[in-house]
Amino acid sequence: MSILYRSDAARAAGWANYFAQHAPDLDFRIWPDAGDLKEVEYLIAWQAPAGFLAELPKLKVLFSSGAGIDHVDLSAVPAHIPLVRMVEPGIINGMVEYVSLAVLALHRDFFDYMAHKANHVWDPLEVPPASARTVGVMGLGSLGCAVLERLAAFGFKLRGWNRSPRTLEGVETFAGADQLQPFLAGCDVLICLLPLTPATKGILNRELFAALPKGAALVNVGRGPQLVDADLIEALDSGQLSRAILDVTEPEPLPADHPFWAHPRVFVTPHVASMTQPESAAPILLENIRRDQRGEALRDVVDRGRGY
Ligand code: OXD
Repeated sequence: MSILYRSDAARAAGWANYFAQHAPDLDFRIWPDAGDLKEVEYLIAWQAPAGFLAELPKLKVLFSSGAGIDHVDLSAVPAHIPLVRMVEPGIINGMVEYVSLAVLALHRDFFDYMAHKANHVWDPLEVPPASARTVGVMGLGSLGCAVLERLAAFGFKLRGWNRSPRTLEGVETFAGADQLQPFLAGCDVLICLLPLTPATKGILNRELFAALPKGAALVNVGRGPQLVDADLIEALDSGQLSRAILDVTEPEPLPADHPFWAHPRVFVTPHVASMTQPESAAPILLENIRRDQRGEALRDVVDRGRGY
């Protein structure tokens, strides 16, 4: 039984150690030391380069090493090979930390104080209670739900929008295109945690920004192509939006001459909101392999029709 890991080299040892200790029956290989590709049954990869899957005739399951799968060319993955998304506590915790930090930094005016500090200005701003602000999350998958649960502890009013209806305690939920505008109308901070699909590409655009209350802030932790960059700059410059925190951009890395770098109300981080942690991801992936070996249904299989 062979598994090939072809992803982030820095974290490869963490994966290999876990499998060596907990699954000595599985032959765990790290790219490029892949041995005979004809023996590989499970592949853990971020991207599967064109033609590579064709070299793995025994491949049974393709595991994405990240939460998103938009980087995988689904047309290159044979229909009988399931693609499994990475759903693991390390990614979820990282996202919860990042979004909480972003929302609290906005709520507590940290970006204003950074500017004040640079100018040696002592100017206390009035702080409304968290309960006076509404945070809305687009995308109510495992990440969106975990983020909302944590934000609830601070007392924010919460809203969630999803393609299909969801019920979440303490969260006002909205679903589908018809309910997008009413959802947006109440969001002081909008968090994008949507998967990238043809339907969500460019969704963060002028029309969407106009539907938010004036002065709302955007946090994009989804994918760069969901944002129309020029529309964001226009919305910030007109005051329709107050700030944007972007962990994802298009392209990545963000080119040095991109206007986001110099914009005073855009804060950029280099796609670090959350990352797969081998310590917590390997047990989950191994359990999925064991399910496959027992002939049981795999968890977290991507629905190819939906694209996530
Ligand atoms: C992921 C990511 O999909 O890092 O895991 O964006």
